[in-house]
Amino acid sequence: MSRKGSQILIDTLLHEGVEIVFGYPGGAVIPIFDALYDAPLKVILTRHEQGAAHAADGYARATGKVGVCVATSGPGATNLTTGIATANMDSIPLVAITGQVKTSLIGNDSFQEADTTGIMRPITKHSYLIKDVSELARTVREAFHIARTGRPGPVVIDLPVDVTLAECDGQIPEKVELPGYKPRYEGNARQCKLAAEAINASKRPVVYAGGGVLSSGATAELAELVEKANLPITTTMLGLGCYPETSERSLHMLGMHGTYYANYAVTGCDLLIAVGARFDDRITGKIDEFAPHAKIIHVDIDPTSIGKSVRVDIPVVGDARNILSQILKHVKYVERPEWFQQIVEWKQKFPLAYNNNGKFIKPQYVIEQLYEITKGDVIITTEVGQNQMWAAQFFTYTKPRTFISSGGLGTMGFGFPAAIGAQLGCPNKLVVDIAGDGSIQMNIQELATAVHNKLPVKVIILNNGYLGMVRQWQELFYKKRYSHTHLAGNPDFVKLAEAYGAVGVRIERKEDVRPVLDKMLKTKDTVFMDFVIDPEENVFPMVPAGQAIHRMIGGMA
Ligand SMILES: Cc1ncc(C[n+]2csc(CCOP(=O)(O)OP(=O)(O)O)c2C)c(N)n1
Ligand SMILES: [Mg+2]
Repeated sequence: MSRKGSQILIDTLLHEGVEIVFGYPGGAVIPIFDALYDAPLKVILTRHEQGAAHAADGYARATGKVGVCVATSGPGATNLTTGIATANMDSIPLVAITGQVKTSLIGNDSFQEADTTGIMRPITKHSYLIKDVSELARTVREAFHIARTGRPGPVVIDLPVDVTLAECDGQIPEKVELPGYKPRYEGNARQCKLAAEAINASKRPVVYAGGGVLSSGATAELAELVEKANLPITTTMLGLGCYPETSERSLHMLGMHGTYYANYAVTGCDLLIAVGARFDDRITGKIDEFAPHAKIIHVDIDPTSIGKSVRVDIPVVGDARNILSQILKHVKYVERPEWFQQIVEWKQKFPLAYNNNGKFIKPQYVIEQLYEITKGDVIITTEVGQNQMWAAQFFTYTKPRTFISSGGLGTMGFGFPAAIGAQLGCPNKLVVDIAGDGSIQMNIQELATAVHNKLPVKVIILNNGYLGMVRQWQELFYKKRYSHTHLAGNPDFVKLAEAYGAVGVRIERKEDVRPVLDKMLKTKDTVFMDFVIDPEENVFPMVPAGQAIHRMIGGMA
């Protein structure tokens, strides 16, 4: 039976199990939106295409499914780019569908034309321009396959309007066949055995776990390994939640704003076991002094990330879950009393701390209270800056997919639309965006999306009146010359929330923090909580840029 391209697209999305699409219409996608009009799919109209991309990303991070967004040609597509680049840096599976001008007009500087695949190529895992309707179903299937397999990532499908209007029988192929794309899942048995032997022989091992553990669903295997072999473990920011931070074995986060004890342990270890992590510069600091005494095991599904920034002694390419279960078979329990004693001493001497005296509300205190109330039963999204680092440091993460944040790209404006996506993916969960007063203004229009869809998303604005993280660097390294980081002219966030039909509340006194959180977290409303915090509070500890990670400063109460 002959169907239009737009209908074939919807049928293939349904075949892929898509339940929800985030999007924004425009001329080149009117046929797609027309087919969406009565499709058995939830369509969420965001108020900006960037919001759609981040919402699809938040949905993907919270559920583990592929996020889908749709935008028109030209400005619609270019507005998606920041969201797509964000997903690409953090290996998040997305399929973004963009409208394109008619095939006969491509290259003509026609109205709302942009070279979408050209723009997207460096910020996607793959991108397609479909020129013939007969290729549509197969291409959409391939896009989903590429997005969710191997190292996940975003895939863009650019669809000229005449292709969506053309007709063909549009059979959906049973199988995806991509001879040039065969990600490796099984780890090499010999490498797994070598890794296990190195673990058994190690006196001072540390596991360094990243977002790959979450995307491969390897948290149970990781916990089993850590316990069976008796290992301390630190995680990256994207790895938060892959192992419970309530455990004695947890060293919490490492890197630029990690804990002293995590960074000391990595510097002092004789074996670093990296799992689903990519040795980002925010983790390694000065590369020649990173883990200087360690043999390095690197488990990763992407062979190109192995050996990219550090030398690796035992590479194991494949799926983390699979590899960890293979390694598990060969490891034994080793006591290592001296190493654990050393770690306990570091923890006692250099705990995460802040000074809670003085009249101001401290942001760390707000986050600790959020943990006290929720006990970790919440999905936290964050914006970028100090708010993000405090959220990473002072909340205790115990469950996978409960911390959602832009790591690699560091995208301000990510957290609020991501919270919307997470809430739609997990309707029964409490979803809280921890925001800064600067970042929240970057996608604040999504208040309309949240309110219209009756989403009970809660936003905690840690309002310091500054682009705080930049101000912190100016304070520490630029002689307090606060060049254009003071946010004079911030809006009244309570009135602003109310203007959209949400609830707004401003909190100025320490003693109101807990009661307001207690009350507001229970409501079914979209809520903005504007916490007026110490304007010059800093994020500590900190590794100054370019330094070795054990050369940390600050953070003693
Ligand atoms: C889109 C974007 N632009 C600029 C930056 C650079 N930047 C990083 S943190 C930051 C300040 C963020 O301010 P705010 O949201 O108020 O958070 P705070 O650090 O005060 O908690 C800026 C400007 C960025 N990360 N993203
Ligand atoms: Mg701020």
